Amino acid sequence: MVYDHQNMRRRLSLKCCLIWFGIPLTIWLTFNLFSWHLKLSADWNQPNRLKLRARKTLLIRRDNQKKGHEGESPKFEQQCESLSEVFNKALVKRYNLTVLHSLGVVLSPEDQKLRDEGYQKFAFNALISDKIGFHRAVPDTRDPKCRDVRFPSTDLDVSIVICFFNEQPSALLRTVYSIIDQTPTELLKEIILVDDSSTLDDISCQIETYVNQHLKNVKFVRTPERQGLIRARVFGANHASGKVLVFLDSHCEVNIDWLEPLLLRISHDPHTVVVPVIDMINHDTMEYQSSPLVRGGFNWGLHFRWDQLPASEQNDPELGSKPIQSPSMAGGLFAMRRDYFHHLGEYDLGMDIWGGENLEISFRIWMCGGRLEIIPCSRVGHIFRKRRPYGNPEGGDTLIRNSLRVAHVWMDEYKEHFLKQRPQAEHIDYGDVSDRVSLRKRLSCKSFQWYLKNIYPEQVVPGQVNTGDINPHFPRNHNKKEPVVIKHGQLTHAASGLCVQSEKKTYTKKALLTLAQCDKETMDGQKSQMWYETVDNQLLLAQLLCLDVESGMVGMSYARLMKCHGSRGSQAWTWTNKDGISVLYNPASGKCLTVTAATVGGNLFLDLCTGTKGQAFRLS
Ligand code: LR7
Ligand code: MN
Repeated sequence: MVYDHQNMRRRLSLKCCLIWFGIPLTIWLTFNLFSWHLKLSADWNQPNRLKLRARKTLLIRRDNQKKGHEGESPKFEQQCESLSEVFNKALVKRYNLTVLHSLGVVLSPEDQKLRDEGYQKFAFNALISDKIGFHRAVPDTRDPKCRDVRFPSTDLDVSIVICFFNEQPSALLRTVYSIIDQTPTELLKEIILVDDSSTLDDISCQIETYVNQHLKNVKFVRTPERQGLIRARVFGANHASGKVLVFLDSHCEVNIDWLEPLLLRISHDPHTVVVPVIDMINHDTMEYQSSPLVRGGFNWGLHFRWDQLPASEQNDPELGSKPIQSPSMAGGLFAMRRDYFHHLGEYDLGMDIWGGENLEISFRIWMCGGRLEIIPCSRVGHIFRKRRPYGNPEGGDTLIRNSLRVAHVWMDEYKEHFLKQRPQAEHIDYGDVSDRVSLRKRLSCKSFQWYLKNIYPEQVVPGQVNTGDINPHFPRNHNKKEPVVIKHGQLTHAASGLCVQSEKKTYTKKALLTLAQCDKETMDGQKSQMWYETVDNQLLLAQLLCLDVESGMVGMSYARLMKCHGSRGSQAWTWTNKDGISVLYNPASGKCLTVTAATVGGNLFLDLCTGTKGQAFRLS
């Protein structure tokens, strides 16, 4: 009994011990284990420790490193329409402007639908893009001096990272095939296509399926959720294994020998980041056009701009084949060593969707001991669109928020000029930049003042007398040319014998065009019916405004007078002969100039090219 009693007491005290010490001990242990775990996750990406929104990405990256590319299961179990069936007539052809114009002719309501939806979703002419297909030969736009350059082989190979969000399939695959067609195989380690969680599921599925079936050297990866182009690029770079990383937008076409000069330069200096000359692919006609030699700059609102080359560069006899030092880059197309990309701090993962990262990386390169150069012998075309066809799922202006991060991390006292230019920025929460500030310290980067003085002395600092090589005439629109007139006269609608004039004054922008009695006075100073045709296929009324097409994508589009922009597009008109009838074809819309009624007061609009008498015009 006594024994039992004692035994019970012992058991009870053991129970008490368990309850009083065991439970707190377990809780303490659990808590500690949890915090160790957190610490480990945070340490994982040292020294680039990230906070808040960036942590999401960090976890994605870790998952992917664990799983490896092969382990990922495709998102689409279901079948989608096969792209190889849609575009099976791939031929490497050279498309001159006349051919491109003919590809753009809207022949049927189906063409119209493809075209309208293309503009809406992708902001360029998908009808022509699809008709070109996956391959084409582009004009060699390099300076002739480049053609004689021999490129000794280097030990470098490249991983090309192409991020895309809702990209038009033929434009994307033409980007990929142009690389495959124009790049020596021994230099190309891989192409990494990063689908930044496109929301147009059908095209995302088509591209993934096509790539997995047809393109061995192309890795298709997808971000688990939309990251924006900046984090998506880092995500892609983390799947890369080549010595050099090349980033390209998803609507590019590379030119002859585009890669060798970039690699040659990097092989001479591992800390040089190189950019090709970015040629223009016209979003209306898909025409590949040469770009002039300019370099990257920015204004105090932190908008990227092209600047003319300083006089010293312009007068250099080697201009056209020699690298050009550039204060900034446009952002989408560049190459750098992969180890240097990581060493230099990749990108600011706190930046969202679009904008600002190009100036951030430019400042970082120069201020932290690197160089940024444009290599004129390397040329890559890019589709320049009038608008960005996507938004920010969280709303808000990501450019201004991202730029604020740039200003606070890199611009020292000069950030005031940005804040003055963009007063609305003051109320925007730009998040935590402490990691980037520590990066700047760790890399012992120089001051922004040093950058301005040594790399961009041409930049005008508000309120300062500039001692540099001042060049106030920035070629904002380097595409703009003085119109060269080849013919002038009245524009007569053949069937009615009436003349085309503005509904308003000759200088009123957006005015509609109308038919009126031909006014003989016109020839003596009265210019209200006097049209001027230029070498660039513009039609100017009274040498003031250009005949243009309103951008209403669906339904009827009227002809209007607009300020001449000099980049062809909707302001280009070509005389096309259809069965002996001269019609005015507008390649940008794929349609012909027509009248609503062949009477005084009838308006001018664009319609399918029928070649009937109602569409006949003459300039005389
Ligand atoms: O959320 C997104 N996720 C993405 O993957 C949004 C975009 N993207 C992709 C997109 O599909 C495209 O391939 O990112 C790429 C760039 O986006 P674009 O084509 O909409 O950008 P852009 O050409 O209008 O803008 C220029 O500035 C950007 C600033 O963030 C980027 O740096 C772009 O790469 C850059 N493009 C160029 O530099 C090409 C030359 C243009 C000039 C001048
Ligand atoms: Mn782009």
